[in-house]
Amino acid sequence: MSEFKSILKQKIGAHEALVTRENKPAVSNGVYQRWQHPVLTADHAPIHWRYDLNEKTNPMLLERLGVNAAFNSGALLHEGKYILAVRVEGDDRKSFFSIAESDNGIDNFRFWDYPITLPETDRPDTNVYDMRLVRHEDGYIYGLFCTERKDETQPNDTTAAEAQCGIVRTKDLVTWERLPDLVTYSGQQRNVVLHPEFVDGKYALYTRPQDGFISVGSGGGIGWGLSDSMENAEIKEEVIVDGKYYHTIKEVKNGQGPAPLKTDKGWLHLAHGVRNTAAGLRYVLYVFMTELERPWVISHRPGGHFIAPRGEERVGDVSNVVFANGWIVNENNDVFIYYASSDTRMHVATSSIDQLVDYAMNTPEDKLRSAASVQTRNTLIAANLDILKKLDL
Ligand code: M1P
Repeated sequence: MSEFKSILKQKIGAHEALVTRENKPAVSNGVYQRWQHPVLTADHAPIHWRYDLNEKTNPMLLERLGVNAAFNSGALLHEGKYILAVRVEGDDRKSFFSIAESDNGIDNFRFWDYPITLPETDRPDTNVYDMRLVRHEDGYIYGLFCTERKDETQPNDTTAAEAQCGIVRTKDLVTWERLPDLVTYSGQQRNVVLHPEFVDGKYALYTRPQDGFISVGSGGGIGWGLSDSMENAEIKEEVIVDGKYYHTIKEVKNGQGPAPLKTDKGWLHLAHGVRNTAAGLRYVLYVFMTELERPWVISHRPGGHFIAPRGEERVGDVSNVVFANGWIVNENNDVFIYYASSDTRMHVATSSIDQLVDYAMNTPEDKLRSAASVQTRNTLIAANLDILKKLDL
């Protein structure tokens, strides 16, 4: 066997071992189970995406098109497969979407041969990311994502960008139809999510109005608005469902994660909250519930974070970040929460509708002051000490 062939064989073997590695349960807090290994990393990207495998043009088998990260994935159960629409970022910093699938949702995620070919509008996207996949009751699977373009109002600032909501739809995850970007009357939009059901006969969307590209400015919060159609989606009026709040986990900004899950107690939401620290921004996940008939009205607000970066999750291209834009509920009401860490890799945490609803309905709210938090904790401690005494363990 030629050296070229033998090195290629080695690379394919190592890649296959990574893709087929069994995942094992790690720590659990009773609410959800973390798993030992990330479900996807940059190294999961197929060899044929990265190397020129022609011995004549690449005799030293050099990597030609590196992949930097695989993170922030939309998720969907489709034809019995656990599907992720992954934000893959090349070494050139451009993100694109690729489908990876698994039979069990916790390991053996394998990318399809080609990334998604995303059609463009008349105003080409510079970068696209963070797709939320939603199976809508109109029969389409929608992908809402952030489209980023140069902010042409600041031609001399090479960092000035504009974020808006791009929209595609499909029935088979292979052929995608691009629709015009969402029109809103806020400066910029990121983290826009389609609600899976019609509300008052209209499409309903969670938004995140923001003044600038990074800073949400004086506005922000998770917004809500209705649109007559998705072919020309337009929200004329946004109301804030969940605002940011001083000295909480969402002091700087927040955003809806995936589309909410319908339960008999209300809509279950996963979101991210951002606060500032001396070391920069810290992104954590939190949960809330809204009313079944009025998905824009919050009924339960468990206090604090739901998932925060832990161990190796804390370090990456943008450290101290967990971010989720996909979760799946299967036929047994098991919930697979797909979250990315530090804009670098994808993980799964597993739970169930019962566990999440219990968490959402019975976790005390953030009372917004240290003294009030101590009071909440003391009530729990006193009751528990009583129980422990009686149990005489
Ligand atoms: O870098 C952390 C995250 O920052 C953005 O989220 P937000 O708009 O809430 O600040 C997004 O760019 C997201 O992709 C990224 O993970």
